[in-house]
Amino acid sequence: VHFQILAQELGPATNLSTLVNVTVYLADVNDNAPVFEQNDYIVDLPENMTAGTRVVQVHATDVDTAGLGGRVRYTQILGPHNTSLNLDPASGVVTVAINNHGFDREAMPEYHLYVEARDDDGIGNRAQVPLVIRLIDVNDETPTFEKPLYEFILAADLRNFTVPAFIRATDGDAEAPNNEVRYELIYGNYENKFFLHPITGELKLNAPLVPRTGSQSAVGGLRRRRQTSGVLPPNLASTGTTSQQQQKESDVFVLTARAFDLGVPVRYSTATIRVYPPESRTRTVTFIVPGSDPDRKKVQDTLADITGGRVIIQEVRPYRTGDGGIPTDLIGAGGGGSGTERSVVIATILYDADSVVDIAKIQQRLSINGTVTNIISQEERSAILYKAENRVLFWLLIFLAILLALGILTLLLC
Ligand SMILES: [Ca+2]
Ligand SMILES: [Ca+2]
Ligand SMILES: [Ca+2]
Ligand SMILES: [Ca+2]
Repeated sequence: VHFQILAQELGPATNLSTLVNVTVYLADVNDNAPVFEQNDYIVDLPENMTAGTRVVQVHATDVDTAGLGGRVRYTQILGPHNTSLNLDPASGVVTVAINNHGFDREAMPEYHLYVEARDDDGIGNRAQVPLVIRLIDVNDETPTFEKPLYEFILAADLRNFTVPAFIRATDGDAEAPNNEVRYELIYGNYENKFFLHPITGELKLNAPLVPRTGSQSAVGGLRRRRQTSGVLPPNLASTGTTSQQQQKESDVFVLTARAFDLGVPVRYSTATIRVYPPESRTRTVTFIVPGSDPDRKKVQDTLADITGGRVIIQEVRPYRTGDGGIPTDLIGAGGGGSGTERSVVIATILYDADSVVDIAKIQQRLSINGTVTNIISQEERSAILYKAENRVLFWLLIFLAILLALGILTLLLC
């Protein structure tokens, strides 16, 4: 700072004066913090950026003399996932440090961080500037079905299902088209009988779906059965499928559906749809059980054991001779008007793909006095079912006998 000092006489006679130049040297002190060139730094980056990706270069200046607190260093980044970023202390370049950085568009659209600069070679006054990383959505989420297996039952008219048949997959991506899901059938839609709505995922029928039964179904049945063998319960898969199982499986249409997104590259997953014709899954059967007022729960459990299906009791009423067209000769020897009370139980049997009949369990139940003494079928299809069940028992017995024979043979050989 330069200035002059004037000295002057103030007496009445003379008025002499003198002038001197003064120069004051100011010693610089570090009294200014660094200042960033921008108020904030906003960058757009794909969420799948990898290690080494350059994020931004920040820059700050300091008005103090370089040697005396004016030397700026970039010291740290503050905020979410700050440890995933590298900051060059000298240049201010910010890069991605690791591949598994944690920045995820699905979690948050933008991340707010701060970059800090300090003068005096990194130990002096601080300054901070916002760094906003806006993430660009990448197709990194796959459409996922709510469940791996959908099961629908044909209604009696063979044109619809018993309930609206929707399949649904969701895609976790943040934005369209990465999260837009479409559906298609990729396997099992023989003769284009089925139509899967690409957007809603509703399965419909192009034409009445006539179940393939008898010899006509042999080829189709075999083909489908091979495809479904993976989902058979282990006991059936190991002992060989029974004839009843074959019959059931040949009636089941198995489709494979795919859900894919509209992102690039496309991501997809699949699900299985099983369509059951109405007749293959349910039977309404009339049973005669002992007692005038049988315990519904017990009867239900007993019938479930005998039939290997799920039992829904529709009606229970007292049995009278010749009731409901039930021929009396089908009833056991003691049935002809003796004092034994009986009841008619009408029940619907639902079959799952893995219906199992446990003979030991039936024997156990039958040995409990008076639980069940007689089972007869009223309708013709009930009779078919009855025979089919007998066939299951027959083959199971044969299998057990073979096992026994093998066991004896092994013992003899040893
Ligand atoms: Ca300074
Ligand atoms: Ca993501
Ligand atoms: Ca996606
Ligand atoms: Ca995404």
